[in-house]
Amino acid sequence: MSAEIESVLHENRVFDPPAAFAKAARVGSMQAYTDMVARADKDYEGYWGDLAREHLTWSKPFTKVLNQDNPPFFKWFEGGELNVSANCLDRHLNSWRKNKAAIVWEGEPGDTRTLTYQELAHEVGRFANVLKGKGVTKGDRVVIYMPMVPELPIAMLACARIGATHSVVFGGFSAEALKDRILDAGAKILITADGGWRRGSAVALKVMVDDALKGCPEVSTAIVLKRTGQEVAMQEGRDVWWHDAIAGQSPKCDPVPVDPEHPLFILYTSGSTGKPKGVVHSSGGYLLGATTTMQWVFDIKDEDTYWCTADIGWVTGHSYIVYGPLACGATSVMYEGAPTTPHAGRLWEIVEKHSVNIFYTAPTAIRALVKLGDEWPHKFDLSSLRLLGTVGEPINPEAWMWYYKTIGGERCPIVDTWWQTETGMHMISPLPGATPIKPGSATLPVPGIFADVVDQEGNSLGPNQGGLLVIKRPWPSMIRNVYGDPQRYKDTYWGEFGGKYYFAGDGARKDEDGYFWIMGRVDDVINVSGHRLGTMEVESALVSHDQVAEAAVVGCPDDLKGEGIFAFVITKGDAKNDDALVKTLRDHVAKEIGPIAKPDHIKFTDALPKTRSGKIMRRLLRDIAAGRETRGDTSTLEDAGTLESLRKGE
Ligand code: 7RM
Repeated sequence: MSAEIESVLHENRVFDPPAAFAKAARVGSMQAYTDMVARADKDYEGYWGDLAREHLTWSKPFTKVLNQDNPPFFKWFEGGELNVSANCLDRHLNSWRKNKAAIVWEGEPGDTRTLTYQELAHEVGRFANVLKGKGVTKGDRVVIYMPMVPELPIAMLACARIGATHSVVFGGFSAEALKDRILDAGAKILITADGGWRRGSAVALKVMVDDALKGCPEVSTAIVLKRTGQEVAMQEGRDVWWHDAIAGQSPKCDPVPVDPEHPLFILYTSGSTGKPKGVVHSSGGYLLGATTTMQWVFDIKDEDTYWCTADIGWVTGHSYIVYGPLACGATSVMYEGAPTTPHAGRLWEIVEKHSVNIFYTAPTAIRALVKLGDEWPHKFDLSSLRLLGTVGEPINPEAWMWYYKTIGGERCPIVDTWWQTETGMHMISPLPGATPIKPGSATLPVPGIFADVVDQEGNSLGPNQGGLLVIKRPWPSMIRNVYGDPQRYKDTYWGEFGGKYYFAGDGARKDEDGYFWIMGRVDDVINVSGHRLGTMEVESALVSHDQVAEAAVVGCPDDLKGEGIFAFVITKGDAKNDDALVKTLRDHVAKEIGPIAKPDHIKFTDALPKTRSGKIMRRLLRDIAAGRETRGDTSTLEDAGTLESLRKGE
């Protein structure tokens, strides 16, 4: 495989951290940052060991920080014992935080609930006792398939409390996808709900569960939360209502201490082909990664109201709605519904209502919000915001500038956080009080992470040479295994460089300041007459045209060039999707980044095939561009109808 990717896009704007922000920040200068990096470089185990002692509460201290005897099966904090739920709850109960809001929840219909740390601990205790009563013990896998309601983190923390390994399956997945995950995890118990609210209607979950469980004879118990009140069929002997199960349970349940390597959760990600991968995460190292980055990257303080809009069914929700914020004793906002229900300003209404200080969302959401028009954010008071974040894909500079100006009032730093399900924590991101930011760059590795851009032999590349993004040392919150398939773990992540580096699957370049620019998945690289182009830069050029709202580009067969560029484009409301616009856009890309990147085909569309977390599924677009049948796993597709309508328009 050739590794070089040509970089054609350049962005020169730089924004320094505002002085007042830096002054109050947890990491307040580049000097402080580079000191941390130097310490980690010189004494890697000492660095992470000290952090683990400082930030986590251990029921038994560890004796070795990092065991590298059997790579890539690394072990962190050997000899120690801890409980993740005790770290997220109990330790705050001995402090003034006992009555602090842990979760501030908004239902889509407008109902709200606030749970203090004390209340949350009691709910978790009760539910942990329910699980124990159902025979769940340490090491058992529990699948959770729920809407975004407080009982979802309660169920997760209850599992953690008794040492059960949870696997949260996104509430929008089909019965088939749910069944595959239950079977792969070997779960005997499922936690679910009648349904959840989404875009004004009650979306059924239990119906899906009934369907899925037909193929899962091993599942003996389904606990069902009543959320919407819609009609459900309860199967005698298997299904129990959540409210019946917790009635009369003690709010106290002793936390079970576990080895720091004990699997806290499995989270399935769709492989590009074949069956979904169960990414296994640890307890100790994982929690350390989530906690430290919550402080470094989000600069979380006790006074903050923090809101991450992700779904908990995605890793972002695990690390940055549940575990990171709660381990820090923070106040975490959680929202059940769609961003545009009942109106296009719903997110900004929630920011105003709860005086949100830190707001974290995905570029796909930002681009959708841009489309809705500035009048929506302008209707609400967003002055409480002090920090903004993004995650999930590269953010194009246009969307970045809109976020910066229209939402952040040019006052809030933006942390563009690059990380993965497999990394557990932020890996490359600005520290907002220290790092000067550049629109579209995830900037620098967080202190203690050693990332680089290399060629296929593993040699570091020079400034602005596009190549493969790697992590050069194991880190505490890294993936530990692919559930039930250690060979797949080794091959997928450690196979590329003979076990020496972790390969993330992304292409990137570092600029002359050492800043990382993520160029997209290397599987998506387009080879035009021997020039290897990342998808991100061409898409970014398209979106910089004022008629374009969103774009996705893929390679398509081309007799002359090997591959041609096929662009799927969503235009803004007032645009006329005609041949003249096709020509205009092709010329625009040629002008922005050069004739080599000029799309050969442009197809206008209303929607793009995306995963539940908003990532464009380019492999499905490649099939359409090549006129082929759809291949591979489509279980993570947000809306199957998108594919149909894309094909029909051909
Ligand atoms: C957290 C999450 C991981 C993939 C990753 C990248 C892409 C994520 C950014 C990004 C550019 C970012 N987990 N990605 N964040 N690309 N800039 N800030 O997204 O497992 O679902 O996806 O997402 O390709 O490898 S994930």
